[in-house]
Amino acid sequence: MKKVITYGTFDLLHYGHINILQKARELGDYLIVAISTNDFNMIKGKNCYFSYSERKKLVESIKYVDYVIPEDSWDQKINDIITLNIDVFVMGDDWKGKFDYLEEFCKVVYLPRTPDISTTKIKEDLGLT
Ligand code: C2G
Repeated sequence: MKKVITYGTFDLLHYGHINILQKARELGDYLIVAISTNDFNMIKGKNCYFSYSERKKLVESIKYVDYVIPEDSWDQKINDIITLNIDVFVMGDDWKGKFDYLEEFCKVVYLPRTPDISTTKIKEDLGLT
């Protein structure tokens, strides 16, 4: 079984998130998503609308997603890849190059972001920022 992992906040879930999860799942047979915890989002400087448990519920409901784990540190990826026996690490290409160090442990793939949609844009368009 070819296992894929990706990481993110996934707040205000939108079709850009769905697109990358669909494409990530197509790279293997099993997709694990590491969702940033509320505390880690504070470290990332992200102010989330939905809590970790609410974002977990939403992401777990996506048919492309097989398993969800918490992301609570920038440094957990190598351990995750080893302990979960990951074959492919996927991120959107806004992160291109940032995780190349993981190539020692698994295939690293950066996928094109979906244009014109983001959690920030949603908040702006709704006049929430
Ligand atoms: N994404 C995308 N297209 C968009 C918006 C987001 O492909 N229009 C992708 C991002 O590139 C990322 C994933 O969706 O791969 C999740 O995005 P965020 O929830 O914004 O996560 P981020 O803040 O990038 O956190 O350790 C890695 C971090 O946890 C990533």
